[in-house]
Amino acid sequence: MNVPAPETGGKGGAHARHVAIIMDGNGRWAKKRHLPRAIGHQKGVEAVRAMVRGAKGLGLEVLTLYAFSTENWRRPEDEISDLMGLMKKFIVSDLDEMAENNIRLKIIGDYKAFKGDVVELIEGALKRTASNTGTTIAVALNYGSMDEIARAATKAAEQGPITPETIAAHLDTADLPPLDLLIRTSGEERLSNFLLWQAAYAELWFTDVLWPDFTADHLKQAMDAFSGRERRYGGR
Ligand code: V0D
Repeated sequence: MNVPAPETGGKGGAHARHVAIIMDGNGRWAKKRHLPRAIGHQKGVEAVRAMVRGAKGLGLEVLTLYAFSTENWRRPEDEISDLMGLMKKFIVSDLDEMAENNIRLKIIGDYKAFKGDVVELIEGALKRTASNTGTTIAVALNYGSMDEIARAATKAAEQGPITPETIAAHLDTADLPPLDLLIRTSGEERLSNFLLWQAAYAELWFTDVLWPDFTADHLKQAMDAFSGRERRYGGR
C-alpha cells in the first residue's frame, strides 16, 4: 500500500532526508521592533539565504520552503508587490551562488500565475540548476495543498482509477523523497494548507522562534530531535 517501510531497528538513528519549513513570523519580527513589515521580509530573505547555505552541511537531500501561498494574494497590494520585488531580487542576487553550490531548484505550486517577468526569471533559475546533483531546494510559490491534491486527482483520473498511489504519483512532490519533518516557526501550530498529503507520516516541529531569527542551528536541533524519535507509521 501507500505506506513507507517502517524504520528498521530500535530507537531513532534515522536521518532526515526531506525537511519542510513554514517560514512564519517576518511581520511579527518587524512589529516587535516597531519596524515596517517590509524590513521583516528583508530579514526573512537573509534567513532563507543562511538556511540554504546551511542545508548542505546538515546532509539534507531536500529542503522545502513555503515562500508564497495561494492565500498570500489576499494581502494588501503593496505587500504583494514587495514580495514580488523580493523574489526577483533574490533570484538575481542568489542564483549564481546556488548554481555554483550544486543546488537544484524546484518549484511546487502554480508559479505560472505570477507576472511574465517573474515567471521568466523562475524558469531561468530552474533551467540553470536542473542538472545539479546536490541539495534540492523546493520552493513553494503560489502553493496550496488542496489545490495540489485536486490537480493531482484530476490527472490521475485522466489515466485510470484514483487511488492513493495514483494521486501521490501526480503531486508536485512526486519526484522527492518522503517528507520526514515539517517545521513551523513563530508559534503557530497549524499546517495552513501546506503539504497536507505529504505530512501524513511526517514528524511535526513547532517553535516560537520567529523566521528571521531561525538559524541552521535551530534546524539542526529539530533534525536531531527527529533522529531520536521512533516512527511507527501506525504500526508497532
Ligand atoms: C524568500 C519572499 C524566489 C519570500 C520572496 C530559496 C521568501 C523571496 C525564489 C525562487 C525566496 C525563484 C526561482 C526558483 C526557486 C526559487 C525564492 C527562496 C526564497 C528559497 F527556481 N523568491 N524566493 N526562493 N524568497
